[in-house]
Amino acid sequence: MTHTKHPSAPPVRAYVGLGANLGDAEASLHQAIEQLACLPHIEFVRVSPLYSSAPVDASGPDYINAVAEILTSLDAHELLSVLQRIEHLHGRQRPYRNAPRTLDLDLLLYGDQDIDTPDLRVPHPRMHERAFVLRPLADLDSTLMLAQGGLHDLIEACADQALHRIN
Ligand code: PH2
Ligand code: MG
Ligand code: MG
Repeated sequence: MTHTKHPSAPPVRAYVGLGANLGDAEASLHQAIEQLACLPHIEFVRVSPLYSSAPVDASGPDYINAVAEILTSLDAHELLSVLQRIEHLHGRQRPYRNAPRTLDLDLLLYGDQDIDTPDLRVPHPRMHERAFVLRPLADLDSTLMLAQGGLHDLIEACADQALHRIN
C-alpha cells in the first residue's frame, strides 16, 4: 500500500457506502467491513444497520446496503484504491454500468472535501437521491449536511424507494 504523504496530519472522517446484490451479499458486506478495519492507516469507527432494497437505476436481485464510518490518514485517492482492491478480492467484475455486483464500495464523503477528478468525485454525485445511502448515513450521523440539503429532507424526497432494515 502507498503510505500517506502527510503522516502527521490529523485523520479525516470518511463514509464508505457498501452494497452487493450477487452471491451472499450480507456475508460479503460483513467481510468487507473486517477487511477495511484491518488495513493500516484506517481506523474503523462504526457501521450502520444493513438494509435491503430493489435496485435503483439498475436491474438484478435486491441489494444489501450499509454505510461505514472510518478515520483515515490516507488521502482520498489512496483510500479509493484500497476500496477497489477489496472489491477485486470479492471477484468484482464490471461488464457494464450498474451491473449486478458481488461488492461495491463507494467513497461517499471524505471530511468536508469536494473532489472532482476523472476517477473520483466526492461527495458521491448521486448519494443525495438514494435512500439506500441516505438512511444508513443518517443512522450514523443525522446532522450531516449535503450541498443539496439535510439528510432528513433528502430522505423524504426519495420516500418512494422502499428500504427494509435487516439487522
Ligand atoms: N448501486 C448502484 C445502482 N443501484 N440500487 C440499490 N438498491 N443499491 C445499490 O447499492 C445500488 C443500486 C450502483 O452502484
Ligand atoms: Mg455504487
Ligand atoms: Mg462503485
